[in-house]
Amino acid sequence: MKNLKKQDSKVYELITGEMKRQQEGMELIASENYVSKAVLEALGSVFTNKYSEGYPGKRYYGGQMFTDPLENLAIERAKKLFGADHVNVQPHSGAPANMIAYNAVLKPGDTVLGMDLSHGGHLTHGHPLTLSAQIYNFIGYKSNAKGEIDYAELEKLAKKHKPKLILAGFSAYTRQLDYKKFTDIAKKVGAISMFDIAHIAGLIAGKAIENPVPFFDIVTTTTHKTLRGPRGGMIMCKAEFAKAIDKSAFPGFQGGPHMNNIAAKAVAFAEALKPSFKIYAKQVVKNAKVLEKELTKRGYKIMFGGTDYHMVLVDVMSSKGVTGKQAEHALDEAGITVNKNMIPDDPRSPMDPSGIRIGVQAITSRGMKEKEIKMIVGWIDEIILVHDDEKKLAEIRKVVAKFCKKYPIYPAV
Ligand code: DSN
Repeated sequence: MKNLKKQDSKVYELITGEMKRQQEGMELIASENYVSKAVLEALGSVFTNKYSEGYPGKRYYGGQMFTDPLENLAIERAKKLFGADHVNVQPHSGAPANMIAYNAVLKPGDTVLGMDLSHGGHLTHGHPLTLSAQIYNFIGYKSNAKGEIDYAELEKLAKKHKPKLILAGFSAYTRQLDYKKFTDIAKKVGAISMFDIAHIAGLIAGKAIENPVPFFDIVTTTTHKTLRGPRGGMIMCKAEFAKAIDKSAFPGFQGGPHMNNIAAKAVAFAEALKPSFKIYAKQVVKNAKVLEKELTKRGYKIMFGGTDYHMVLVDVMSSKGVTGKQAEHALDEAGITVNKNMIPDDPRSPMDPSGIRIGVQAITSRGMKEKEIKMIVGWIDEIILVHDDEKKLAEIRKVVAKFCKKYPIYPAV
């Protein structure tokens, strides 16, 4: 970054500060990861200078001799990775990808079934504060006491409300979805089925869990979580929805695609096609299982009865009498980053809920395995125990930073 350093020391210092924070801290936020240096280079490339409204072969501006093959390459790699009929790599991120998908198949006022946020759904799946909830009529479904999606209740709701779209997808729900059961319910009531796989896309690409793409009409995702690509979105769909999805992305919702981002997506998809990514994805799931078991041993209540994915949702309030906000703050003070999170039907508020969400996909990218997870759970437990003892938290912070140094993010930077 020699040019940046010379020209803009303020921004340079903020970037190097963030680099140090990432290097010395333990990143356990379930939606973050570390991209490769090749992905970073593609993101910082001259493709950021180019406008390319439209699609390969059908652009509004000239000079597309490199953008067209680039976008086609990203699409081909994504198709190979997920076995999709059609792929649109232009969505800027997950929330726009979902909006584009809704806009492609729904009219204002249409009914959608989506999972309740406190049961592990997502804001963009119908939370009243979102734009989509003002346009469409969202009805929430929930998990049952066993922590599984209540398929019987889902079917009842589907028959009662006759939705145009039934939406699966989670930001904190951790159990394997029964794709067939879910999409059969949609078929029974003549609804379109959609799955937002943002959190688990990398686990699917790495074949650690079954691929839902053949089952669903539309599948949306981000590219930056378990998939370990640049921040961005993507939509996959059956051929019959291809035209509507593309038209909805552009000109319906977005302007020019971010071609530097699409370049970085293409690089990440090629990485995910390598055998080493399968090893990574399987290790993520193994690590999450160890996390679940070790926390359970120490008396923590894990929501949904455990995890099949990369994260756990922990009820710290009923387990240890500490709120999600207190736990998040104490862990942060000790150099461990998680986020406070609602638990199903949380009696507390979203800003100070009962739970925390912990994900292992980023630390697995750094090479941490079962042994390291056990040590990390030891620190988490200790931190929650001494949560208001600042001196003790500062001591643990030093230990965590020293430990993290052994697992460099970008060894040669
Ligand atoms: N912010 C992402 C998450 O943490 O789940 C998705 O919205």
